[in-house]
Amino acid sequence: MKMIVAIVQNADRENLTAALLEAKIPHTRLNTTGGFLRAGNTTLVIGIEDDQVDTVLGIVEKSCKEREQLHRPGHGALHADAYAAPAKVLIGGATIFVMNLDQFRKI
Ligand code: 2BA
Repeated sequence: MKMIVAIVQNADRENLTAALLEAKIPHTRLNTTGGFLRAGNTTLVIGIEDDQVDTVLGIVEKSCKEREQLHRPGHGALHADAYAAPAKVLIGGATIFVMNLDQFRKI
């Protein structure tokens, strides 16, 4: 079995989870925060059989888009620079980790 952890933008999560449900792919949705932008994003934890990995990656790729966001350096930090010029940052489509699972149990 494999575990996929996929970090996606909040704007994509409804489309993505609807597509996973339709394909009967079990998943858990977590509200998370990106360390760099300190903005909300969504992390999906998906436990699946090895032969379902390509299906899931295809669904994620289809559902998640790249977007630009303005980032002010230091924003949210204790010593933020109020005069720093905002910079464009490209986010997504998705950051994906595919891991081998030693065990999968429901107790
Ligand atoms: P954030 O950490 O908020 O990062 C948002 C976007 O900012 C990133 O998009 C990337 O384009 C940019 N970025 C991140 N760190 C940067 C840095 N030190 N300097 C310049 N630009 C930087 P993505 O790469 O698409 O990542 C989207 C979200 O995925 C991240 O949100 C984070 O929550 C997660 N992520 C990305 N790589 C990760 C990793 N190696 N481990 C864990 N989480 C990761």
